[in-house]
Amino acid sequence: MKDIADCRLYGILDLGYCDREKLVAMAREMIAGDIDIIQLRAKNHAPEDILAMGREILPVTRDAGIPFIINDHPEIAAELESDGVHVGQDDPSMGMVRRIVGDDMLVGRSTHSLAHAHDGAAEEADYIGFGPLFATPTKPDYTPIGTEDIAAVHREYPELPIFCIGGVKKENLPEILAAGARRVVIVSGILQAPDVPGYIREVKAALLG
Ligand code: TZP
Ligand code: MG
Repeated sequence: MKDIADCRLYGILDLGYCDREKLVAMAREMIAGDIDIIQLRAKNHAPEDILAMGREILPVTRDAGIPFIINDHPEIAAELESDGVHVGQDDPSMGMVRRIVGDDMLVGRSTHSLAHAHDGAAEEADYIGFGPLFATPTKPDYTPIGTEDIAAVHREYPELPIFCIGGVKKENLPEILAAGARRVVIVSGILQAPDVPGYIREVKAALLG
């Protein structure tokens, strides 16, 4: 499986943008574009439904050799034996998450400030999300943090994979990269692209450029 350190573009199968029955096809399109890592984000879906979705997607990501992450639910990740779980600021401590998923699974943490990033590094998260950089309908009710702290967070944690998130699009990627980002999460930009593999290829080229 691809190492998290080698992952630059993180895609999310978000049920707010992708119909349940199109999840596997979308995962395949993302993989066709050479996405590095995929998360399943199914807010307000029942745990048994999320597990069922995960069971359909996991063979596809395994076949592609990329990590598959479950958002919010360590128990589901453990049951599914996904490659990782992603938790937020209000979710359980790393100790509690590790007790559920074990030591081998990737655990990512959402961070919304330099102080949060410090906590994420201290708790030995395998990676962090950093944002939302910009206002985004995918995560309403969060104050955007802008791009000012991107350079500082990379300077302070040079070994930590930091995925900048929130309103990231192909169009504003140059600005985000100029601010010091190396890795990004794109949700709606990818899921709403007319040509998903093409969109991802362009973003990857810019990230690797
Ligand atoms: N966490 C911070 S912003 C965000 C999440 C899950 C949503 C990003 O979605 P988009 O559509 O790429 O702005
Ligand atoms: Mg969460």
